Amino acid sequence: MAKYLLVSFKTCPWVQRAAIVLREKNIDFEFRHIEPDNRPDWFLAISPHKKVPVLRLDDKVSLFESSAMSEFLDETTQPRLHPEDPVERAINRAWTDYVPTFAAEVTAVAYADTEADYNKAKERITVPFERLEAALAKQGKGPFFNGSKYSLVDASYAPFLQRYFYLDRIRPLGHIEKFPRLKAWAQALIARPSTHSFPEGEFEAMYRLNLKKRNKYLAQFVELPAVAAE
Ligand SMILES: N[C@@H](CCC(=O)N[C@@H](CS)C(=O)NCC(=O)O)C(=O)O
Repeated sequence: MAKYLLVSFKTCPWVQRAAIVLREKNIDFEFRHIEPDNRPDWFLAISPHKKVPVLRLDDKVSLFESSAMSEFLDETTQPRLHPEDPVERAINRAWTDYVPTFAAEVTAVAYADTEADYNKAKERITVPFERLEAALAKQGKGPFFNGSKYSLVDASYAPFLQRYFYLDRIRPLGHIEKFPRLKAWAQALIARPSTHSFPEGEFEAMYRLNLKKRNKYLAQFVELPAVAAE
């Protein structure tokens, strides 16, 4: 069996997606976290774009880009997460290709510079929400994208739907309630153990701390857990 090393920044959603696929497939892997501002030389030497995630195979080959990584894992290890039907598989890949657009809309809320930018970004989220709601209506009954069987599409959206809820808890966005299929899907993904690389409260606190450090518009609304008194 191959030796897998997943190199990570703790809060990177693209790393999280790869980790979800590894967990869904019960693959043993070493999860090694590095700091974005202090990328070690060994990492720079194995990461073509100097980005995470990198999935190192047998300490010989680096896979990069979470989508390519997920496809590789699905081709080489069981259980198969892609649907067997080629048409369904193409539809699944198409919706997975939409993830960067969806991610950009969620990130635009998090990193808006001003209140006006935040309000614009907040309104724009309804566009991908409407599209996903329509896709879910076509796909079936849930709880997952294709119905009862978990797939790569689920793994790719989970980190970003989770971050929508984080943002909603910092300053209410109030959109997902209008999209019942999307909301139920997001809740099913969050309830899935494979979504989580860290205990949930700890991870949300890390996300908040990152937002605070970025010091964008939303930072003023971020409450951090109180530091325990000595
Ligand atoms: N399209 C890439 C995105 C990876 C990515 O943007 N990673 C970020 C961290 S979340 C990164 O390494 N950024 C460092 C940089 O851009 O130098 C993937 O799916 O793997």
